[in-house]
Amino acid sequence: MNSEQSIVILTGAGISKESGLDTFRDAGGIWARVRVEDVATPEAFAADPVRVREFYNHRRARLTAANIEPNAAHHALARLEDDWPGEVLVVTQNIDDLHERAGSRNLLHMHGELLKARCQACGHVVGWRGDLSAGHVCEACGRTGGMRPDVVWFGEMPFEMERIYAALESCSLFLSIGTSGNVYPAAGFVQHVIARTRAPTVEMNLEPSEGASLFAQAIYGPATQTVPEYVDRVLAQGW
Ligand code: BJW
Repeated sequence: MNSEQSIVILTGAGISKESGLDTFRDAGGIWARVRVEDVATPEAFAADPVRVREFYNHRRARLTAANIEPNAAHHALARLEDDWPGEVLVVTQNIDDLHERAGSRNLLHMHGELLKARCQACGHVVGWRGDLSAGHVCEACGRTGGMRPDVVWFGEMPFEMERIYAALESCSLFLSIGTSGNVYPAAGFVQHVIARTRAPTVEMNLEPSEGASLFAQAIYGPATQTVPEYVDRVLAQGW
Protein backbone atom coordinates (compact mmCIF):
# COMPACT_ATOMS: atom_id res chain seq x y z
CA MET A 1 0.00 0.00 0.00
CA ASN A 2 1.29 3.38 -1.00
CA SER A 3 0.01 6.87 -0.26
CA GLU A 4 0.95 7.90 -3.80
CA GLN A 5 -1.50 5.41 -5.28
CA SER A 6 -4.88 6.94 -5.98
CA ILE A 7 -8.03 5.07 -6.92
CA VAL A 8 -10.85 6.44 -9.08
CA ILE A 9 -14.19 4.61 -8.96
CA LEU A 10 -16.98 5.28 -11.46
CA THR A 11 -20.38 4.11 -10.25
CA GLY A 12 -23.70 3.75 -12.01
CA ALA A 13 -27.27 2.73 -11.29
CA GLY A 14 -26.33 -0.94 -10.74
CA ILE A 15 -24.67 -0.17 -7.41
CA SER A 16 -27.96 1.16 -6.02
CA LYS A 17 -30.16 -1.58 -7.49
CA GLU A 18 -29.92 -3.80 -4.41
CA SER A 19 -30.93 -0.81 -2.27
CA GLY A 20 -34.26 -0.83 -4.13
CA LEU A 21 -33.65 1.90 -6.75
CA ASP A 22 -34.28 1.20 -10.42
CA THR A 23 -31.61 1.04 -13.09
CA PHE A 24 -32.27 2.60 -16.51
CA ARG A 25 -31.59 0.05 -19.22
CA ASP A 26 -32.27 -3.31 -17.57
CA ALA A 27 -35.52 -5.11 -18.39
CA GLY A 28 -38.14 -3.29 -16.32
CA GLY A 29 -35.78 -0.34 -15.82
CA ILE A 30 -36.74 3.33 -15.97
CA TRP A 31 -36.33 3.66 -19.76
CA ALA A 32 -38.71 0.73 -20.26
CA ARG A 33 -41.47 2.81 -18.64
CA VAL A 34 -40.78 6.34 -19.87
CA ARG A 35 -39.05 7.72 -22.95
CA VAL A 36 -35.73 9.52 -22.44
CA GLU A 37 -36.92 12.28 -24.79
CA ASP A 38 -39.99 12.91 -22.62
CA VAL A 39 -38.24 13.37 -19.26
CA ALA A 40 -34.44 13.69 -19.51
CA THR A 41 -33.65 16.45 -21.98
CA PRO A 42 -33.82 20.26 -21.69
CA GLU A 43 -36.30 20.18 -24.59
CA ALA A 44 -38.62 17.90 -22.59
CA PHE A 45 -38.53 20.32 -19.65
CA ALA A 46 -39.28 23.26 -21.93
CA ALA A 47 -42.17 21.41 -23.59
CA ASP A 48 -43.75 19.82 -20.51
CA PRO A 49 -42.21 20.97 -17.22
CA VAL A 50 -45.07 19.47 -15.21
CA ARG A 51 -44.37 15.99 -16.52
CA VAL A 52 -40.61 16.28 -16.01
CA ARG A 53 -40.99 17.62 -12.46
CA GLU A 54 -43.46 14.79 -11.69
CA PHE A 55 -41.01 12.18 -12.95
CA TYR A 56 -38.33 13.50 -10.58
CA ASN A 57 -40.83 14.12 -7.73
CA HIS A 58 -41.73 10.44 -7.88
CA ARG A 59 -38.08 9.35 -7.82
CA ARG A 60 -37.28 11.82 -5.01
CA ALA A 61 -40.14 10.41 -2.92
CA ARG A 62 -38.83 6.89 -3.54
CA LEU A 63 -35.26 7.86 -2.59
CA THR A 64 -36.38 9.46 0.68
CA ALA A 65 -38.63 6.52 1.67
CA ALA A 66 -37.66 4.94 4.98
CA ASN A 67 -36.75 1.58 3.44
CA ILE A 68 -34.14 2.93 0.99
CA GLU A 69 -30.68 2.56 2.52
CA PRO A 70 -27.11 2.30 1.24
CA ASN A 71 -26.07 -1.31 0.69
CA ALA A 72 -22.90 -3.31 1.34
CA ALA A 73 -21.28 -2.03 -1.88
CA HIS A 74 -21.72 1.65 -0.92
CA HIS A 75 -20.38 0.88 2.56
CA ALA A 76 -17.39 -1.00 1.16
CA LEU A 77 -16.37 2.00 -0.98
CA ALA A 78 -16.61 4.29 2.06
CA ARG A 79 -14.40 1.84 3.98
CA LEU A 80 -11.89 1.85 1.12
CA GLU A 81 -11.72 5.65 1.31
CA ASP A 82 -11.19 5.49 5.09
CA ASP A 83 -8.53 2.79 5.07
CA TRP A 84 -6.59 3.28 1.82
CA PRO A 85 -3.54 5.53 2.39
CA GLY A 86 -3.84 7.28 -0.98
CA GLU A 87 -6.73 9.26 -2.45
CA VAL A 88 -9.96 7.45 -3.27
CA LEU A 89 -12.38 9.42 -5.47
CA VAL A 90 -15.88 8.16 -6.25
CA VAL A 91 -17.32 9.65 -9.43
CA THR A 92 -20.97 8.70 -9.53
CA GLN A 93 -23.44 8.99 -12.38
CA ASN A 94 -26.16 8.40 -9.80
CA ILE A 95 -28.32 11.23 -8.55
CA ASP A 96 -29.20 9.39 -5.33
CA ASP A 97 -27.40 10.15 -2.05
CA LEU A 98 -26.53 6.60 -1.05
CA HIS A 99 -22.75 7.03 -1.33
CA GLU A 100 -22.75 9.99 1.06
CA ARG A 101 -25.14 8.22 3.42
CA ALA A 102 -22.69 5.29 3.50
CA GLY A 103 -19.86 7.68 4.43
CA SER A 104 -18.07 8.48 1.14
CA ARG A 105 -16.67 12.02 1.38
CA ASN A 106 -14.50 12.41 -1.72
CA LEU A 107 -17.42 12.14 -4.14
CA LEU A 108 -18.44 13.86 -7.35
CA HIS A 109 -21.99 13.66 -8.72
CA MET A 110 -21.30 14.11 -12.43
CA HIS A 111 -25.02 13.85 -13.36
CA GLY A 112 -26.19 16.01 -10.46
CA GLU A 113 -28.24 15.31 -7.36
CA LEU A 114 -31.91 14.50 -6.92
CA LEU A 115 -32.01 16.22 -3.52
CA LYS A 116 -31.07 19.60 -4.99
CA ALA A 117 -33.01 22.05 -7.16
CA ARG A 118 -31.61 24.73 -9.46
CA CYS A 119 -33.08 27.98 -10.69
CA GLN A 120 -33.02 28.04 -14.49
CA ALA A 121 -32.91 31.84 -14.39
CA CYS A 122 -30.00 32.55 -12.04
CA GLY A 123 -28.36 29.14 -11.49
CA HIS A 124 -28.85 29.19 -7.70
CA VAL A 125 -28.75 25.65 -6.27
CA VAL A 126 -30.62 24.71 -3.09
CA GLY A 127 -31.22 21.49 -1.13
CA TRP A 128 -34.64 20.01 -1.98
CA ARG A 129 -36.39 17.06 -0.31
CA GLY A 130 -40.06 17.64 -1.19
CA ASP A 131 -41.96 17.93 -4.45
CA LEU A 132 -40.93 20.58 -6.95
CA SER A 133 -43.61 22.59 -8.76
CA ALA A 134 -44.03 25.56 -11.07
CA GLY A 135 -45.17 27.65 -8.10
CA HIS A 136 -41.84 27.53 -6.29
CA VAL A 137 -39.95 30.80 -6.03
CA CYS A 138 -36.17 31.00 -6.28
CA GLU A 139 -34.88 32.20 -2.91
CA ALA A 140 -31.97 33.97 -4.62
CA CYS A 141 -33.54 35.91 -7.54
CA GLY A 142 -37.22 35.80 -6.58
CA ARG A 143 -38.40 34.43 -9.94
CA THR A 144 -41.21 31.87 -10.08
CA GLY A 145 -41.49 28.83 -12.36
CA GLY A 146 -37.85 28.17 -13.12
CA MET A 147 -36.90 25.70 -10.40
CA ARG A 148 -35.74 22.38 -11.94
CA PRO A 149 -34.03 19.28 -10.59
CA ASP A 150 -30.27 19.85 -10.36
CA VAL A 151 -29.56 16.91 -12.67
CA VAL A 152 -27.74 16.60 -16.01
CA TRP A 153 -29.96 15.78 -18.97
CA PHE A 154 -28.90 14.58 -22.41
CA GLY A 155 -27.24 17.40 -24.30
CA GLU A 156 -26.11 19.13 -21.10
CA MET A 157 -22.54 19.23 -19.83
CA PRO A 158 -21.90 16.88 -16.89
CA PHE A 159 -20.54 18.49 -13.72
CA GLU A 160 -16.92 18.59 -12.49
CA MET A 161 -15.38 17.33 -15.74
CA GLU A 162 -12.03 19.09 -15.20
CA ARG A 163 -11.56 17.52 -11.77
CA ILE A 164 -12.66 14.14 -13.08
CA TYR A 165 -10.25 14.08 -16.03
CA ALA A 166 -7.39 15.30 -13.79
CA ALA A 167 -8.10 12.43 -11.38
CA LEU A 168 -8.35 9.88 -14.21
CA GLU A 169 -5.00 11.00 -15.63
CA SER A 170 -3.15 10.47 -12.35
CA CYS A 171 -4.92 7.40 -10.98
CA SER A 172 -3.23 4.11 -10.16
CA LEU A 173 -6.41 2.01 -10.37
CA PHE A 174 -9.71 2.62 -12.17
CA LEU A 175 -12.85 0.74 -11.15
CA SER A 176 -16.18 0.90 -12.95
CA ILE A 177 -19.12 -0.46 -10.96
CA GLY A 178 -22.74 -1.02 -12.00
CA THR A 179 -22.86 0.95 -15.23
CA SER A 180 -23.88 -0.28 -18.67
CA GLY A 181 -21.38 1.94 -20.51
CA ASN A 182 -23.98 3.49 -22.78
CA VAL A 183 -23.71 7.12 -21.74
CA TYR A 184 -20.82 9.45 -22.56
CA PRO A 185 -18.59 10.97 -21.36
CA ALA A 186 -18.60 8.44 -18.47
CA ALA A 187 -18.45 5.49 -20.89
CA GLY A 188 -15.20 6.91 -22.29
CA PHE A 189 -13.37 7.16 -18.96
CA VAL A 190 -11.81 3.71 -19.30
CA GLN A 191 -10.28 4.65 -22.67
CA HIS A 192 -9.00 7.90 -21.19
CA VAL A 193 -7.28 6.01 -18.35
CA ILE A 194 -5.75 3.51 -20.78
CA ALA A 195 -4.47 6.31 -23.04
CA ARG A 196 -2.99 8.40 -20.23
CA THR A 197 -1.81 5.98 -17.51
CA ARG A 198 -0.62 2.45 -16.90
CA ALA A 199 -3.34 1.95 -14.32
CA PRO A 200 -5.19 -1.35 -14.18
CA THR A 201 -8.86 -1.07 -15.14
CA VAL A 202 -11.53 -3.24 -13.56
CA GLU A 203 -15.20 -3.59 -14.44
CA MET A 204 -17.63 -4.86 -11.79
CA ASN A 205 -21.12 -5.39 -13.11
CA LEU A 206 -23.90 -7.93 -13.28
CA GLU A 207 -23.05 -8.62 -16.92
CA PRO A 208 -20.53 -7.37 -19.51
CA SER A 209 -21.08 -3.67 -20.25
CA GLU A 210 -20.87 -2.04 -23.68
CA GLY A 211 -17.17 -1.35 -23.09
CA ALA A 212 -16.35 -4.64 -21.35
CA SER A 213 -13.57 -5.64 -23.75
CA LEU A 214 -11.61 -2.49 -22.86
CA PHE A 215 -11.13 -3.42 -19.22
CA ALA A 216 -8.10 -5.41 -18.10
CA GLN A 217 -10.18 -7.32 -15.56
CA ALA A 218 -13.87 -8.05 -15.16
CA ILE A 219 -15.75 -9.31 -12.12
CA TYR A 220 -19.39 -10.21 -12.68
CA GLY A 221 -22.01 -10.60 -9.97
CA PRO A 222 -24.20 -8.51 -7.68
CA ALA A 223 -22.37 -5.45 -6.37
CA THR A 224 -23.21 -6.25 -2.74
CA GLN A 225 -21.05 -9.37 -3.09
CA THR A 226 -18.34 -8.40 -5.55
CA VAL A 227 -17.49 -4.94 -4.22
CA PRO A 228 -16.93 -5.80 -0.51
CA GLU A 229 -14.84 -8.83 -1.55
CA TYR A 230 -12.75 -6.73 -3.94
CA VAL A 231 -12.26 -3.97 -1.35
CA ASP A 232 -11.13 -6.53 1.25
CA ARG A 233 -8.59 -7.87 -1.25
CA VAL A 234 -7.24 -4.45 -2.21
CA LEU A 235 -6.87 -3.41 1.43
CA ALA A 236 -5.10 -6.68 2.25
CA GLN A 237 -2.74 -7.00 -0.71
CA GLY A 238 -3.27 -4.20 -3.27
CA TRP A 239 -4.04 -5.22 -6.82
C1 BJW B 1 -25.78 -4.31 -11.56
C2 BJW B 1 -26.68 -4.72 -10.60
C3 BJW B 1 -26.15 -5.19 -9.39
C4 BJW B 1 -27.82 -4.07 -12.31
N1 BJW B 1 -24.82 -5.21 -9.22
N2 BJW B 1 -24.47 -4.36 -11.37
C5 BJW B 1 -23.21 9.71 -29.88
C6 BJW B 1 -22.00 9.15 -29.49
C7 BJW B 1 -21.42 9.47 -28.27
C8 BJW B 1 -22.02 10.35 -27.41
C9 BJW B 1 -23.22 10.91 -27.80
C10 BJW B 1 -23.81 10.59 -29.02
N3 BJW B 1 -24.98 11.29 -29.11
C11 BJW B 1 -25.14 12.01 -27.97
C12 BJW B 1 -24.08 11.79 -27.17
C13 BJW B 1 -23.85 12.36 -25.80
C14 BJW B 1 -24.81 11.81 -24.78
C15 BJW B 1 -24.77 10.28 -24.82
O1 BJW B 1 -23.94 9.64 -24.21
N4 BJW B 1 -25.71 9.65 -25.50
C16 BJW B 1 -25.70 8.19 -25.62
C17 BJW B 1 -27.08 7.65 -25.34
C18 BJW B 1 -25.18 7.82 -26.98
N5 BJW B 1 -24.36 12.29 -23.50
C19 BJW B 1 -24.73 13.48 -23.03
O2 BJW B 1 -25.55 14.19 -23.61
C20 BJW B 1 -24.08 13.93 -21.75
N6 BJW B 1 -23.51 15.21 -21.95
C21 BJW B 1 -22.51 15.41 -22.81
O3 BJW B 1 -22.03 14.53 -23.49
O4 BJW B 1 -22.07 16.72 -22.84
C22 BJW B 1 -21.04 17.07 -23.80
C23 BJW B 1 -19.64 16.78 -23.36
C24 BJW B 1 -18.64 16.85 -24.26
C25 BJW B 1 -17.34 16.60 -23.90
C26 BJW B 1 -17.01 16.29 -22.61
C27 BJW B 1 -18.00 16.26 -21.69
C28 BJW B 1 -19.32 16.48 -22.07
C29 BJW B 1 -25.07 14.03 -20.63
C30 BJW B 1 -25.56 12.69 -20.18
C31 BJW B 1 -26.67 12.83 -19.15
C32 BJW B 1 -27.21 11.49 -18.66
N7 BJW B 1 -28.38 11.69 -17.92
C33 BJW B 1 -29.05 10.54 -17.31
C34 BJW B 1 -30.40 11.03 -16.70
C35 BJW B 1 -30.24 12.16 -15.71
C36 BJW B 1 -30.09 11.71 -14.32
C37 BJW B 1 -31.25 10.86 -13.82
O5 BJW B 1 -32.42 11.11 -14.17
O6 BJW B 1 -31.01 9.92 -13.03
O7 BJW B 1 -28.20 9.93 -16.36
S1 BJW B 1 -29.40 9.23 -18.48
C38 BJW B 1 -29.12 7.91 -17.34
O8 BJW B 1 -28.03 7.10 -17.85
C39 BJW B 1 -28.63 8.56 -16.06
C40 BJW B 1 -27.47 7.67 -15.70
O9 BJW B 1 -26.57 8.33 -14.82
C41 BJW B 1 -26.88 7.31 -17.03
C42 BJW B 1 -26.02 6.07 -17.03
O10 BJW B 1 -26.78 4.94 -16.70
P1 BJW B 1 -26.12 3.73 -15.89
O11 BJW B 1 -25.78 4.19 -14.53
O12 BJW B 1 -25.04 3.12 -16.70
O13 BJW B 1 -27.38 2.76 -15.74
P2 BJW B 1 -27.85 1.55 -16.71
O14 BJW B 1 -29.23 1.20 -16.29
O15 BJW B 1 -27.62 1.85 -18.11
O16 BJW B 1 -26.85 0.35 -16.32
C43 BJW B 1 -26.90 -0.28 -15.06
C44 BJW B 1 -25.94 -1.47 -15.08
O17 BJW B 1 -25.91 -2.04 -13.77
C45 BJW B 1 -26.36 -2.59 -16.04
O18 BJW B 1 -25.26 -2.96 -16.89
C46 BJW B 1 -26.72 -3.76 -15.12
O19 BJW B 1 -26.34 -5.03 -15.64
C47 BJW B 1 -25.93 -3.44 -13.89
N8 BJW B 1 -26.52 -3.97 -12.65
N9 BJW B 1 -27.96 -4.63 -11.10
C48 BJW B 1 -24.03 -4.83 -10.25
N10 BJW B 1 -26.96 -5.65 -8.39
